[in-house]
Amino acid sequence: MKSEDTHKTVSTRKDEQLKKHRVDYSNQPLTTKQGLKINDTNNSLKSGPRGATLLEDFLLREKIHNFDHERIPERIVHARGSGAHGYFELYDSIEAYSKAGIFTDTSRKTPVFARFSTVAGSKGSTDLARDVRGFAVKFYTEEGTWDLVGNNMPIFFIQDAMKFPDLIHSVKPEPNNEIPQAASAHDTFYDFVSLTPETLHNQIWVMSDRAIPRSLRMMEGFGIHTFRLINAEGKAHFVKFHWKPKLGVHSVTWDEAVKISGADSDFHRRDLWEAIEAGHYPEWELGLQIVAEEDEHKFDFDLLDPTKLIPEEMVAVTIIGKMVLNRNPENFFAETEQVAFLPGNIVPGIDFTNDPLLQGRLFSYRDTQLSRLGTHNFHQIPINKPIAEVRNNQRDGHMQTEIPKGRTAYFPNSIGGGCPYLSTVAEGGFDSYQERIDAKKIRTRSESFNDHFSQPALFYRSLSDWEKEHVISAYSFELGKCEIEHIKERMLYLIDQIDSSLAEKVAKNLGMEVPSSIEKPINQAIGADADVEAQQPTEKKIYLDESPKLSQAHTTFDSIATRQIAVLVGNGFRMSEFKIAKDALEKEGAVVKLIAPHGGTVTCDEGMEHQVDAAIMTTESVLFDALYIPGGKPSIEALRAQAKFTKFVNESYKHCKAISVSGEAEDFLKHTAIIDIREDEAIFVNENPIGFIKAIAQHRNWKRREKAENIPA
Ligand code: HDD
Repeated sequence: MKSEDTHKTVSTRKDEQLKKHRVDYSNQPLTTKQGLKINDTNNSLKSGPRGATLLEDFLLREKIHNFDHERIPERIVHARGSGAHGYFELYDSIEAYSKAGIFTDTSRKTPVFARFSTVAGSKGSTDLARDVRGFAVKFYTEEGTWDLVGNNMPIFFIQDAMKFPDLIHSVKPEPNNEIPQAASAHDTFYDFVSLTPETLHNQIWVMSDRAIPRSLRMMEGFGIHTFRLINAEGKAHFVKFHWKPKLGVHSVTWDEAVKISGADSDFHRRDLWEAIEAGHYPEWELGLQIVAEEDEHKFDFDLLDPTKLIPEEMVAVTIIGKMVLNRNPENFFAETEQVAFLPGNIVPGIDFTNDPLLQGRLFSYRDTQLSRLGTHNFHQIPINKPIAEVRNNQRDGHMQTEIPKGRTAYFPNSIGGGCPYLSTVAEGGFDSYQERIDAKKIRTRSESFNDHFSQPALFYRSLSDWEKEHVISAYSFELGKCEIEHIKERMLYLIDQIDSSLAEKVAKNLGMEVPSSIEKPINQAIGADADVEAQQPTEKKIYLDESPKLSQAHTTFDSIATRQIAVLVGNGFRMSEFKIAKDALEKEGAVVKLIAPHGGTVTCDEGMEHQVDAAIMTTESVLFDALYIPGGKPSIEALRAQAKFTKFVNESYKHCKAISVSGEAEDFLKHTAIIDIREDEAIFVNENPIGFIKAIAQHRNWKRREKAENIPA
C-alpha cells in the first residue's frame, strides 16, 4: 500500500496528459492572444487624453471581446457542482462477470474525475438545497472512457426518458417569475408529482436526510439503472453499481441546511476542496449487486424499472474496489465546468439494458454538450480527452484542435492502407451484447412497472424514528409552501397510499384532512398518468418488512476524521485543558478551529499567542460538527459578554451535536438554554476526551431531539 502522501503525488496517465495543457504565468510578461508583449492594459487608445476611444485599439477590442464571451450556458440540470481528480483501484478480478480491463487488472490505477452536483439549482445556488445529488465518475480506462453518471439516491423520479423535460420543468423555478431558486417546495413541482405517482419513491428519498448531506464525502452513490456486465465468453449478468463512502452516510438537519445556505453557500464545495488540500482524501468503495440473467423475472419488481431498487438484503452488495479523490482541479472552468459526462461512454465488458430511462439518456448527454460546449469536438477538451488513443474518420467542425494527416477520411479505403483499421472482439473491438428481441413496436409502459407504492413504503418503514420525523417535517415544509389546495390534497392522498400514519401527521401540520378520494383533474386529455386513482395497486407488496441498509442509522460511525470542531475561547483560556482536547481530537484526524470574540490572536493563560481561525461575527455553529469550551475565568467572561457565543452553544445543542466543556466553562453552559447538562450522553464536563470523540463519531445524539426542538435558536 502506498502512503496517503504518495497518493497525492502519483502521476497518473491522465495527469501526464493534462500537464501538457497547463499554463503557468508566473514570472512571465503579459501578452495578447498572439503573443505580443503589452505595455499598458489600463488605458484605451484615445484621440487625446480626453478624446474618444479609437476603433483601432486592438488591445481594447481583444480584451473586451474575450470578456464578452467568457460564460457558456450552464448545465440544464446539475448546474451547481464540484469536482476532483483521483483514481480507482480494483481489489480482486471479477473476470467471471466482466472482461473490462478496469474490472480484471488489479495492477491498474485507473485515473478518474468525479463531479458531485445538486440538480435543480443554478450554477451559483446554495450547496445545501434539499435535492438529489449527482454523483458522476469518469474513468479514463486504457480501453476508452467509461462514465458512470449516477446520483446519491438509488432510484429515479420517472421511468421513461420521455418525461424528463416535464419533471425538470416542474421542479425548476416557475417560468413566469423564475421563483423559487434551488427548491422543490412549490406548486408546479407538486402538481407534477401528484399527477405522476411513479415519482413517489424518489420523492420520499428527497424528503429524507439523504437530500441534505453533511458532506459530499459522506454520501453514497448509485448507478441506478440495471446495467450488464459481459465476460470474455460473452455471458452477461445484470448489475447495479453502488458507491459506499468510507466516512459513512451523514446529513445535517433542515434547520442547519437553511442556516448554512446563508452562512456559507459553498459549504460542500469548500469541504471537498479543503479535505483534499489537507490530505484527507475522500474514499468510496465500489460495490456490485449481480443478478444472473435467468433470475431477471424472479423479483416483485422489474429490473428495468429505474424507480425500483434491489434491497441489499435480497441481493448483497459485493465490494470490488475503491475510488480515492486526491487532487483538486487546477482550474474550475477548464475542468469541473467543461467536463462532459455521457452515460453512453462504455467499454467492452459493460453494456446497457433496455431500461427506457437509460435509453433516452444515451441521446441526451451527447446532445446537450453541443449547446453547452459549442462543438461536437468536446472530447478534445483536455478534461474530456480519453487516455486511450483516438483515431477515426470523424473530421472537422468547430474547434478541431488536431491535425489528422493523410488523404483518406473514409472506410473502407485502400489509399490509406485501410487505416484506421477495425479490431476484432479478441483484439478489444466493442461488440454490443446480442440480446434476443421478439416484440411489436409499441409506444407504451410495461405493466410490470406499475407498482408505485411498495418501495416508498418499504423505505419509510426502514427508517429510524428520528429519520421518520425528518420526513414528516420535510413533507410538511414542502407542501406547506404550496399554495394550491387541490395539489396538497392529491399529495396527501398519495402519501396515504405509502403510509397512512405519515399522511395523517403531515395533514395535521398542514391543517388539512387526508382525503379518502380525489377528484380527477379537469382536463382528462392530460394523459393516463394523471388518473392517479386508476394507478392504485390493489395491494401493496411486502417483500421485506424492513431494509435496514436504507436507513442512515445503520451507517458507519467509527471515525471523526475531518470533523470540524469549534473551540470557543477568549484571552486567558486554560492552555492545559485545551491541549489535552486538541491533541486527542487531532490525533483522530479532526480539524480543531479556534473561535474568538475577535480576529487576530488570543493569548492563553500560559501567555502564548494563538492564531484565531474565525472571529465570532464571521462564523456560525452550523458550520461545525462539535463544540469544545476550555475553562479560564477571563476567557469565559469574554464569551459571556457576546450573546452570539451563547447562541452558538444553544444551536449546537439544538442540532444534537456533541459538546465538551472544562473548568469554568461549565458555568457558561448553565447560562445557556441547555437544561440537562449532567444527563445528556453527548455533553461532557471535565471528562477525558475519549467519550467526546466517541460522541462526535456518532454524528448526533438524536435522543436529545425532543428537548432540543424547543430551543429557540
Ligand atoms: Fe441526467 C446531467 C444524473 C436522468 C439528461 N445527469 C446529469 C448529471 C448527473 C445526472 C449526475 C451531471 C453530470 C455532470 O456532473 O456533468 N440523470 C442522472 C441520473 C439519471 C438522469 C442518475 C437517472 C437515473 N438525465 C436523465 C434523463 C435525461 C438526463 C432521463 C434526459 C432524457 N442529465 C441530462 C442532461 C445533463 C444531465 C440534460 C445536463 C448536463 C449534462 O447532461 O451534461 O443531458
